[in-house]
Amino acid sequence: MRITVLAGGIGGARFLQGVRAHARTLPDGDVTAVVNVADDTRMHGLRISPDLDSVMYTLGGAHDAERGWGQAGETWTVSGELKAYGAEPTWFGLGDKDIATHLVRTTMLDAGYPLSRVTEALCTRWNPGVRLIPATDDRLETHVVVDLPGEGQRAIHFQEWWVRHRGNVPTHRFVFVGADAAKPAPGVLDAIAAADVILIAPSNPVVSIAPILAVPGLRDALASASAPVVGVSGIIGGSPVRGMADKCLATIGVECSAAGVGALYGPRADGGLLDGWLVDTADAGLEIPGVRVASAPLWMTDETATAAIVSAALALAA
Ligand code: FO1
Repeated sequence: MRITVLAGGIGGARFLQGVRAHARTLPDGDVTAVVNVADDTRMHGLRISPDLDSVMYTLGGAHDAERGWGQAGETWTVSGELKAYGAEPTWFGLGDKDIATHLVRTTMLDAGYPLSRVTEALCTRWNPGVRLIPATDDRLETHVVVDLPGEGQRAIHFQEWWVRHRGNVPTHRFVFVGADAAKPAPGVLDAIAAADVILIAPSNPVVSIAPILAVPGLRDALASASAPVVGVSGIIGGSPVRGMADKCLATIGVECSAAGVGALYGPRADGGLLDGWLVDTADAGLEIPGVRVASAPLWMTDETATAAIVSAALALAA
């Protein structure tokens, strides 16, 4: 069974652990993750791909489960030295091990390799057990239009919004810079066309899933895919499992609920994404016209729990 997953970072990584575990119980399980790259940034001269790295480290068994990003057992020597020099940005934590990943990525990108090839190369070390493909090899960055004290309205990179400000600034909108010129990375359209099931991970719908869908051709590919598309809600009982989906949804005027996000994604029959929408038991009974809704416990407490979520999503797909 070929399973293609649209995923962001931390929530997507945990979900993919469950997809991989479930796929291992199948005779022909094969998983491809199409991962968001709009969080990507360049800092201190290094090209950083947070969502790809969260997925790669998590599936590679190297991640720091508490933080959700970066590697376990990190040291922060270089970061401390950068701070001592006053080298901005000092608000973005770069672990020493993590810096090695960014150095390899930056070297390969500068040598002309596309991000998809860089990701393949990095994954030969980490062996995630699923194929990781960036949504696009082209530049695609989420910028956030905010009001900053004394500066009025301006756009800042998503990482500054997320890490420096923690979203606690008046926020007007998210802009996916480069979206109109971006092309699906090699293998993305095939992974969608050839899938037996397509899953939308319980990632942030606004800044993880939407930027993937903003790549021209991706929405159409999903709409015309022969496989059923099932989403898993990252919102349980009106609050996000983790992260700041509530702030993001408020910015785009969507209710922070499984119903709100399900309606945002919309029924495939009406040009939306979903055939099925899996919600937590706390939200059981919600209905979305044109979408088959099922409920299951959605707390990804460990890999077994997550694998059970995945089998519930696949049952809904069937
Ligand atoms: N998140 C933070 O909250 N603080 C950080 O200092 C930070 C550094 C960082 C470095 C590399 C990386 O790959 C991710 C990092 N993140 C940090 C997480 C990142 O901002 C988020 O994981 C995503 O971009 C949002 O999903």
